[in-house]
Amino acid sequence: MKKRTLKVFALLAAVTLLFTACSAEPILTENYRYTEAELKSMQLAEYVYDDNAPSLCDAFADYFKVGACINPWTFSDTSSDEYKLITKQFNAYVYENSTKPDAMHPSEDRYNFADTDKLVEFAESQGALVRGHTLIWHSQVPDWFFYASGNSGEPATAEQLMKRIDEHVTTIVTHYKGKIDTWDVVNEVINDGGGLRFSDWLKIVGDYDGDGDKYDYIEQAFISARAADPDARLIINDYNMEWSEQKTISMYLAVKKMLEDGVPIDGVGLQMHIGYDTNIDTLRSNLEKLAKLREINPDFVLEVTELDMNCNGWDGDPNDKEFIEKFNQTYSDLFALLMEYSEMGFIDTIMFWGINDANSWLNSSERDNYPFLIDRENKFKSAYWDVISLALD
Ligand code: 9MR
Repeated sequence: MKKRTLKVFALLAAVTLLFTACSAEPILTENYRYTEAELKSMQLAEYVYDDNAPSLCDAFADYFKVGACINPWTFSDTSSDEYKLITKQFNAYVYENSTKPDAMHPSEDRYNFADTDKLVEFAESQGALVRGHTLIWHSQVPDWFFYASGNSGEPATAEQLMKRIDEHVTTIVTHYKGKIDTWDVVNEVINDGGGLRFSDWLKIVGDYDGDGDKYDYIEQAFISARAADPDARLIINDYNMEWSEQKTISMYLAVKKMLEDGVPIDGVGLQMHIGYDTNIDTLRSNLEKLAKLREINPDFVLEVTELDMNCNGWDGDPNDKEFIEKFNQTYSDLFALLMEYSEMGFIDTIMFWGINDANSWLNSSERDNYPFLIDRENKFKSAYWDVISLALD
C-alpha cells in the first residue's frame, strides 16, 4: 500500500474512533444533516446498523420521512439485524400485507385488528409515522363483499356494497383514529390504459347517484374515512404514473372531478415500482401534471408509497460496473427530483417497498432481484452513499 493511502486510512480510522468514542449513535436532532467530513468517517461502516453508520431517515429529515414496508415478524425480535436496520434507517412504517382487506376483515362480521395494533404500538415506541395500506382494493379482498350473502351465489346489490364500504372503512379508520397517520383509502382504481379499473367494486356500484360518473364507490370510501378520522391523510394510490402519461392524465381527471364535487382526497400516492433505467424527465413531467391538482385543493400532496427499482431487465452480472453506474445514477436523479418536490411542499413521505434486497416481492424462485440501497447482508451499496450524499449540509 502506498504511503499516502496509508496516511488517509490512518486519518479516517482516527476520525472514526473519535466519533465512536464521543457517541455510540450519531448525534441527531429533528433536522440534522451530515457534514461531508462526518459522512467520510461513516463510510467506514460496513453494515447499515453499525454505530458509526449514517441513517437514511435522519439524513433526509429536512426533506421527508423515509420509511419502509415491514411484516409482523420484522420487529418481533428486538435483537435481530432486521430490527436494528428498520429502527436505524427508517422513521415511517407500513405493513406489506397485514392491513389489507383480506387480513383486516375476513368475513362480514369479523375484524382482525391484532397485527395492525402491534404495528401501531411499535411505531409509537419509535416516534415513527404509520401508513395504512389499504382499505379498498380489487386484490387481496375477500369474496363476501361482492355477494348478497356468503361467498357465492347472487351478487350483492349496489346499495348493499355501498353500505359495506361505509361500514368497513368507518370501523377500521375509527379503530385507528389518531394512530394511523395516512391511509391508502383506495388502491389501483385506475386502469392501465386509462379510465377506471373494471373491478367488482365498479361493476356492482356503477353510477350510484346518477350524476354521470362512476366514481361513487371511491367517493364513499373517502367520505367515510374523513368522517371517521378528520385528521388522517387520505390518499389515492396507484402504479405506473412514473412513466405512463395516459394513466397520469386519467388519475388527474378522476381526482379533479372528485375534488370539485367535494370528495376529501388529500393526495395521490405514486407507488414508484420503477426500473433501473427509468426516464426521470418523464417522471418529472408526470409529477408536474399531478401537482396541478393544487389548483383545486391548495393543500394537495404527493407521496412515494412503494419505492423499488426493478433490475429484472438486466441479464448481466449485478456487479458489472456499467450497470451499477446506471442504477446509482437513476437513484440519485430520482432522489434529487423528490427533494425538489419536497422543497416545493409537495412530498413529505417516501416509503421503500421492502427493507433490503433479500426482502422484496421482486425476488422470484428463478431469479434474485436487487432493487434497494441496502444489500442482502444489510451492507451498504454504493447507491446508498450516492443518495445520502445528496442530503449533505
Ligand atoms: O409485496 C406484496 C406481496 O407480498 C403480495 O404477495 C402482493 C399481493 O398482491 O402484494 C404486494 O404488494 C403490492 C401492494 O400491496 C400494492 N402495490 C403493488 C405491490 C407489489 O405487488
